[in-house]
Amino acid sequence: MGILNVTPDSFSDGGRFRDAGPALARAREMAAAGADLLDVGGESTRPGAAAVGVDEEMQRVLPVVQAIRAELDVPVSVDTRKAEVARAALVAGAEVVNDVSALGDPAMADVVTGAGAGLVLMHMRGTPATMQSHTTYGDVAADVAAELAPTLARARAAGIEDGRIVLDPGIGFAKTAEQNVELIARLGVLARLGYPLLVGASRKAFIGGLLGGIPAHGRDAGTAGACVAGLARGARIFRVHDVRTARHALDVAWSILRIPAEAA
Ligand code: HH2
Repeated sequence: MGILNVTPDSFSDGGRFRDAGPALARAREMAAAGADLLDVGGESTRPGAAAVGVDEEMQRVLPVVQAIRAELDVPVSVDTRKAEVARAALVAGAEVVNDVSALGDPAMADVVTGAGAGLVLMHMRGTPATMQSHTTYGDVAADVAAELAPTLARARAAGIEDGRIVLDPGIGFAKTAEQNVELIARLGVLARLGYPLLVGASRKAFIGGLLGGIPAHGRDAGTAGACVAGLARGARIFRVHDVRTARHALDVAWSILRIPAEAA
C-alpha cells in the first residue's frame, strides 16, 4: 500500500504532493514500483496536526482519486475519518476506506456497506491530538486486540462482510516506541481475531529512535526492516512511502519465509 498524502502538513512528505499533478506523478511512480494499492489521504493524523473540514478534504482527495482511476490499474483506498469524504471518494472510484478512527464517524459503516467497499480498521485511543497521553496498557498486544473487537463487531453488525475487513494495530497511534516494537513482534495476538493484518510503520519515529535518531527521510531501509519483521509475524499489507524499497525487501523475504522452517 503506497502512501499518497495530498496534505500540506504530513510528517514526512507534507506539501510535496498537494496538487493533483505531482500527486498523479507520484501515484504512477508507486504503481511502477509495484504498489498493489494506493492510499490517498487529505488530512494528516500526526500528533497535533490541524483539523481539516469536509469540503477542504474533498477538494484535496477527490481529483487525485479520479485521476488515478482514470489512468492506472491500481486500486485506491481513501485514508479518511469522515463518512462524507469516504462516500464521495468511493463514488470517485476508491474501493477501500482506510479509517484510522475505526468507525469513529457513526455514518461510516453504512457508507462502506452501501458501496460494498473494503475497510481498514486501525487501533487508536483518543484522537491524533490527544493519543500520546493514552499509552498505558497492561499487555499492549492483548489490549489492542480487545479494543478492536467491539469495533469489529459493529462493522459486522452493519453488514460489512468478513472478506472486506483488514485490521491494523495502529503503529504510533497512542503507542510508545517500545509498544510499537512489541506490537509488531506480537502480531500473532491480533491475527487470532481472524482477519488480514496491515502494518503502517513507514518512517515513524520509533524507527528513527532505533537508528540513533535519524530523520524521517533516512528511515526507508529501517521501514523495510519493520515490514519484513511484520511479514514474518503475520502481516500481509504494508503501508509505506518508499514502495520500491519495501517491495524488494518483502518480495525477497517472502520467497524465503513461505518455505516452512521445518523443511530446511
Ligand atoms: N498511519 C498514518 C496515516 N494513516 N493508516 C493506517 N491504516 N495505518 C497507519 O499506521 C497509518 C494510517 C500516519 O502516517 P502518514 O500518512 O505518513 O502521516 P500523516 O498522518 O502525517 O499524513
